Amino acid sequence: GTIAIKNGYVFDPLNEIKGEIMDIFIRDGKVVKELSAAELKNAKVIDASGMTVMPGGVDSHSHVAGAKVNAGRQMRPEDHYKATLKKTSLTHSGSGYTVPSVYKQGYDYAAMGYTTVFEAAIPPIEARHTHEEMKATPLLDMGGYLVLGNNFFLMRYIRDGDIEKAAAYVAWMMKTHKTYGIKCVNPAGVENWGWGKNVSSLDEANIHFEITPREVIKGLAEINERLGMPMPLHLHANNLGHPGCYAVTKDSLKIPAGVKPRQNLDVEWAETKMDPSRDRSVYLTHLMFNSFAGTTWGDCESGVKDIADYINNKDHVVIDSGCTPFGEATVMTGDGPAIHDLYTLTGNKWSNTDVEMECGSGVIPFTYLKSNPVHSLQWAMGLECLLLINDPWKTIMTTDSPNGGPFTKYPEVMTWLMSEAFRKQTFSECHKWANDRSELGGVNRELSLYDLAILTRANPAKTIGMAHRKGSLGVGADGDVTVYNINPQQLDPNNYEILLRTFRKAEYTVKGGEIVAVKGEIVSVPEKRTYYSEVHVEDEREKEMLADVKEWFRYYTLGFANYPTSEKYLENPTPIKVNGE
Ligand code: MFN
Ligand code: ZN
Ligand code: ZN
Repeated sequence: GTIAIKNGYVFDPLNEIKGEIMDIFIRDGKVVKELSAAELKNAKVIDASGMTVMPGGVDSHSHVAGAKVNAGRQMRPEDHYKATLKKTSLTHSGSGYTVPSVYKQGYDYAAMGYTTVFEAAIPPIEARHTHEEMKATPLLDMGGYLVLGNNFFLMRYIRDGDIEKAAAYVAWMMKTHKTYGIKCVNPAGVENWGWGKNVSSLDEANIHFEITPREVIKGLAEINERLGMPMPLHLHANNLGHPGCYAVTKDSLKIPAGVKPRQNLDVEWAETKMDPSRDRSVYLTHLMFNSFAGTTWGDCESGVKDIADYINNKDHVVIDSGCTPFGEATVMTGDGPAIHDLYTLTGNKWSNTDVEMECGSGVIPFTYLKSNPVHSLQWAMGLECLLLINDPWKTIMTTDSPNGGPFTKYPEVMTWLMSEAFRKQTFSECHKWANDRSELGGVNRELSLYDLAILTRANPAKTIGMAHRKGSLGVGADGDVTVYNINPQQLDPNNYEILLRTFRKAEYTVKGGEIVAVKGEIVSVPEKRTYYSEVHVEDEREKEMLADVKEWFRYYTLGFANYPTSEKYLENPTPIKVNGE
């Protein structure tokens, strides 16, 4: 589409534009410097005067597709009758509150101004199913991360010190499954869960493979940079959700400290003022769930300050928060034992899956209550993750949807970040542990619209290596834009009700130069894309590696020929060419 978005206050951090009144022009789906008079005459025009204009929202960690997400949909009929969506001539029907159906999630994201969402965890063997659900999700450009931290082939190669073959294997796996980045969930520990166990420290070797979490993290971080991957190693650290886990989290972050980021993409970069390439070697996800101090739920407290201090003094770490905005959630993760722990705590229905040779998963419904001391603390800790780390370019806002709460609660999280008054209001409604056992009550930082554009657009895009086309409004970028009905000149964070209301429904969501949503109503459903990494390694290396893989493949219940996901399962497959070493 071709469109002019006129006279808005533009917040575009990758181009260091901080609320200047500007026009944004998009021709054939891409941002351009200007439109000719003739083009302007035929273009759609949005009058954004008195409003806030940002690049389209980018969610770099959300559980939206694949076997475990679908298990969450299937096991929760009660999640579905409460939230329903009627069919229109343009849109599908749909349902689901914490785990919406594929159609509903696409519309709900777009209504809030988001245009790009990356699936957090794809088990290789489930990649085809995951792609089918991503393909069926309307409006959103997508991609997903391949779960590799407990993969039999990799655990063998890394244990034997064969990093070269391990790297060739990862490169081959990315193109075989059409996935984008390396995800590592409870390294070495999920494999032990197959035996009803976990690992309790970074140096405990697991059963049979005799490999430690530390070795897996180090190996994968090195492989990631050898291959020149778009994003850093994406880490879900060990010991998640246990009082005292913050210590393991901090030690885990030290492991890739010496690994030099080396992103090597063969793509066309949109114009940006800032360097849009990534400069981190580890992207730690849902920091909140990995930041408990104390020894039991009875004496637990926030350990976020300590980790934030570490991150404030280092430059190799970027995190997303995993905020918990209170209310219903569905916890779903590749970390099987973590789900079992929540089952023993709550007695809720749950599911657990061992994904042969590769990983595992679990799902359980969970409700975060303002009356519960621990849940109140978790609310405070999630916000601490984003407010105690000083440099916004080290943070990304998420709820680890739907683990901390559904993505439709982002407006609440954004408003808590911008408004101390709103935080005070919530402190007054929730259990006193939120204040007594965290530092949040002493924080008076209020994020600006510019900061918010970093946390929800520019930085997720830069972090995962998509800033060549997403998260910015530079010439050549995708024409994805959010217009919020907020006048920055009149913005009053004390008046937080207005912020909540405006963030819930973007005034306009523009995707590829087409208006897709107006005041939360879907008005068009243009095509979308799926990104994956096509990593080059030398043929000879791939051949040697494949000889091993074919030999070991007999332990799978499926045949080698049935393993790959072909491009036909992807909507507009868009390979990102990566120059491996
Ligand atoms: C992410 O994958 C991902 O997610 C995430 O819920 C995950 O009883 C997996 O409900 C959690 N305990 C307590 O609330 C506190 C303890 C209790 C005690 O034992 O003493 N204390 C009190 O009740 C205080 C009483 C006094 C007072 O001050 O009121 C629990 C409970 C819980 C807590 C349970 N934990 C789990 C958290 C959620 C999700 C972890 C991980 C989660 C996993 N990935 O004077 C007075 O007023 C009286 C004061 C009271 C008194 O003393 O009696 C994806 O990939
Ligand atoms: Zn996780
Ligand atoms: Zn997650």
